[in-house]
Amino acid sequence: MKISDARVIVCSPGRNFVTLKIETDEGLSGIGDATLNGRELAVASYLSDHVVPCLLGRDPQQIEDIWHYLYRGAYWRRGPVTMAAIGAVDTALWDIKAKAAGMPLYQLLGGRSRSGVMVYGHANGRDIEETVDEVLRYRDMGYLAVRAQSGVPGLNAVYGVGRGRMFYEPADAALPSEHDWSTEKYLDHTPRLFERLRQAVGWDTHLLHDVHHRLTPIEAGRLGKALEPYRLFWLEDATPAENQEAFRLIRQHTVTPLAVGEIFNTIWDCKDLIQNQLIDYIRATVVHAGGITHLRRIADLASLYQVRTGCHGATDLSPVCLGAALHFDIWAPNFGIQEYMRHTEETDAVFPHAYHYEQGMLYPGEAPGHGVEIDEGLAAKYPYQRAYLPVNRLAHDGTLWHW
Ligand code: CS2
Ligand code: MG
Repeated sequence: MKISDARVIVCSPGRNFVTLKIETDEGLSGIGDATLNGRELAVASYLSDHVVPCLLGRDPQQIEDIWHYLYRGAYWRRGPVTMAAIGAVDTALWDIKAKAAGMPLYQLLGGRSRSGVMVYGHANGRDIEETVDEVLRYRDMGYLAVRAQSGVPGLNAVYGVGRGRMFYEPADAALPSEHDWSTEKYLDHTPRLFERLRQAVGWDTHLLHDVHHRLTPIEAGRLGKALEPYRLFWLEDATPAENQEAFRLIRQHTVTPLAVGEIFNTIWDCKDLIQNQLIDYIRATVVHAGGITHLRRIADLASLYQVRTGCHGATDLSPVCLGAALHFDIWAPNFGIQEYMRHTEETDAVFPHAYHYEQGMLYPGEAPGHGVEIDEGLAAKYPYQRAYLPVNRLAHDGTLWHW
């Protein structure tokens, strides 16, 4: 079998997605997600201009060799653009291999380890009471776990508070919109939010929260300690993680479980966090962490230290990534939870898929491959529209902060 064609499809059914399609001389094809929110065209060019020429004529069954050809062979290793491109190639090749075997992808990984994939939904509100209502609504939809994010009094826009219900799309403007931030207001507000949430929802629903990189380590320790009475499933991205050692300081102050890693792109970004047991969940996922091949390595390292997986699953990761991640999730021995931000109907129409939601769980389906396709004709009706993620500035003096 040989790769006969490979092309990049950029479309925008409600938001921008980049998809790589690889075709073979035996009529099989596979697709991979290559979406990097706010930098989509960089990955599209990396693939079209630098990767695709190297793929033509290769044996698509040599997944491992092609992974290293693209990783070691690039010389300039790692980084979000490179690893999203490698992730897309890897995902498409696993899709082809599973189709050739006539099996759902999870069977090639080692078969299912659980009946379904527990997910968490996103409840957002402008204030505490609106957030409480949204968490209760998700619980009533059967979700076992819900992430709660609310507006903070005195701030104009805060991460995670969506535009309408069910969907959240942060890339909201053709140039970065500017949000303001106050750590003090946020630290005063957030414990109140979870005290109220536990009063309203009780203890049978997992509650999660995403700090989104905005605290210093000692502030994160303070917040983790303040949230201990409300037993969070995890506190996510509590502090920027370039300095993995920073999590040691948080660990010294709180037993609230810590999750990190959605912006990681290789095992090197989380090796120390995992080996020193500074975190409880690793958020890396298929599209941004080098595909199924590399994500399995991260999960296997994590399993040695009882760190569980918690794959990123925001709207800006396409149904192709979600579909492939579900096959990884149902196999992974140290699976923890899967994020599930629903895609819009127009997105789902462009990416028909075998997975489905039922009572707090996602099921990957039994279609050969990862079970997701792309309707290229429909995709062509949604041309790319430049969209940036916001930036954050400190409210009192305008210092550019972490968004
Ligand atoms: C968030 C993401 O889902 C999450 O945990 O951190 O929504 C993140 O803001 C986006 O993926 C950025 O594009
Ligand atoms: Mg996050």
